[in-house]
Amino acid sequence: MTGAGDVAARATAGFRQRYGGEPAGRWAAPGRVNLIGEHTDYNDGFVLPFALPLRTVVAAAAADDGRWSVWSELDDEPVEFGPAEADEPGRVDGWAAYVAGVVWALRAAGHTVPGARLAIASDVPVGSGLSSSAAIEAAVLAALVELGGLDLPAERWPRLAQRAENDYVGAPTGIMDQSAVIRGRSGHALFLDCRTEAVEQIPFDLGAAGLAVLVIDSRAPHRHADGEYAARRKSCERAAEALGVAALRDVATGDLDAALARLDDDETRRRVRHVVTEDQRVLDTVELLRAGRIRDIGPLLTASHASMRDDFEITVPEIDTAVEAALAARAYGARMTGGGFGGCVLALVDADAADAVADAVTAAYADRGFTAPGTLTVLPAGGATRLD
Ligand code: GAF
Repeated sequence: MTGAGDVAARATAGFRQRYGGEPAGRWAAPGRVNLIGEHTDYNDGFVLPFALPLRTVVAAAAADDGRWSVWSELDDEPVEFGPAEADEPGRVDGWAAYVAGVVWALRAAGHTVPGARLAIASDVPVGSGLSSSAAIEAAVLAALVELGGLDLPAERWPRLAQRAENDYVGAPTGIMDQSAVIRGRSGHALFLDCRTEAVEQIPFDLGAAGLAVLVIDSRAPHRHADGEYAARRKSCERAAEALGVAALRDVATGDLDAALARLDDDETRRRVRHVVTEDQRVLDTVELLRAGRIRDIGPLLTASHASMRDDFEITVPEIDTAVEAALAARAYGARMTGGGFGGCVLALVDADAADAVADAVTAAYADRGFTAPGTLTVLPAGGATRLD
């Protein structure tokens, strides 16, 4: 991991090299992990993510020609597009689609978006399930709102960024990632009600408790994650319809058994059980954190993992191996974080045991013949912001 200064310097250097001159400013947005509450966001439920100290930085300036030019470290040449491409979802693809999607969402909401030149650098790894796409969306949104002097309070940014992802890029995600990277606060986890968008900043001061969150990048190869995610979402929507509720969030924990009895296939029953019990685990985690009992959330994290593995069926062998090895090395709890089928695991550990847990996971991987995992200890960081 490199410092925020380095990534900002890379964005500025990219801007100077591609466009000449100085950017008008630099805007940053982080990646995220989700402490608990997986696949609950699109079921109108509860999530508890936090923003990471890894950031994406956009160096940008307005352009008079009313067009957008975007360069990223991921590519040699900038991608250029105008209103015609921005107004037609799908016309811009690859990583630049997240930028075009933001322009599209702003325009669709009636805003006059200034043309701009943008240079993007990032420390958020792509494809690791740490929301590199939401980080791009949020940083670009922050830049365009300010460059254009748009009247758009930050509370409304997550929904717009989600629309960019859903309707321009075509990924049917919920609102968790965009909320985490926009509304996250240093030292806190973001308790979000995905139906009302009400948030509560929950103190999560790992350092003061002598604890750390170890993030383990499973490095598992991509396994049809997009199609499986969409299938899970469909299955939840069908179940809600069958149960006569607006969303699975409306099935109370106490009514779960009765609801399951009304469903006629086992797979759907297990999907529903995951979502309903996961919502409850989020609420229980929040209660413990409000009481300052951070260590005690460990079993809830581990139970969440079991539910994702057995009921929602979104884990893979590398992920399960990382969780089991972390627990065997005395993590308080461990679970996959994010959409699934690869990505990252998080483990709650004593700060002075983080290296030993990371070593144990690496050794378990070697035993199984898996590509070595990446590991990183993190603390909750702040959300999207202007740097200077
Ligand atoms: C992905 C999606 F983008 C989120 O909206 C959420 O559904 C998550 O998977 C699963 O909890 O990160």
